[in-house]
Amino acid sequence: MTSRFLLKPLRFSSRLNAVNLRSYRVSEMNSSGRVSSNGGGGEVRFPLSASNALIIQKGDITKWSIDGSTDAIVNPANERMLGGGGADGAIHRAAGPDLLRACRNVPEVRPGVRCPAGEARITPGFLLPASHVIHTVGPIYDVDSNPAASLASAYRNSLRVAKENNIQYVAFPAISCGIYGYPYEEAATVAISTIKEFQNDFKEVHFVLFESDIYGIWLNKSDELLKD
Ligand code: AR6
Repeated sequence: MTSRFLLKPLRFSSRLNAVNLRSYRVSEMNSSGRVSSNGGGGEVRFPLSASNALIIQKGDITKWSIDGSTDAIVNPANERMLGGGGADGAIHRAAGPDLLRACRNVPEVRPGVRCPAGEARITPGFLLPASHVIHTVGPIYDVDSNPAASLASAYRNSLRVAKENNIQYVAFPAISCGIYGYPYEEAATVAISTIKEFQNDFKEVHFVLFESDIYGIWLNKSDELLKD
């Protein structure tokens, strides 16, 4: 992590407070700053509008929640939507077997495909602390003919589904940046610019990032793309 992000800790303040906190930086997961039900990561907050913010944090998305009723985590799934490795596997393990049952009940659009790449579906969160799971499918970087467009669709459709279901707080992992092999810098550009399209629609959009290098790239890219 660069020294750029090792400034003073975020002071405790209301989650819903729209104060511009860009000058505050949280350096470590065990910082004395605002640490919440997010899997333990420190948070960096970027205002998107007067009352909406993008929040970048390190952590485990399966532990994240805000209020357990209007919150959703996004699952980087595959088209079958019946679980897998990576974050998808972790989410299914944490949610329990009811999540798999709910996924099976999502109608197939063609044999073996419940959620085509770039689309999104929603289920309850079951045993997860978050109330909902939005399942989306990012592009396989080396296979997709236009991975940037497909990744933008995955983010955009996840947020559309969230809006349709009155979700106020959404948490994303770095979709496609694991098993699907998307380069981190390019993925960060697509992710953050697509979130910006929805800057008035959610109280908070979070990125809950497992890996330090991805976390650093997301912070830099947010600084670059969300300048006032
Ligand atoms: N919390 C937050 N981020 C996580 C977690 C977690 N608990 N676990 C992993 N990550 P991936 P993809 C990060 O592979 O590339 C599955 O098999 C991980 O470090 O989960 O979209 C699906 O079924 C990486 O940065 O998703 C699909 O077949 C990011 O989440 C396929 O993988 C995404 O990595 C989807 O691949």
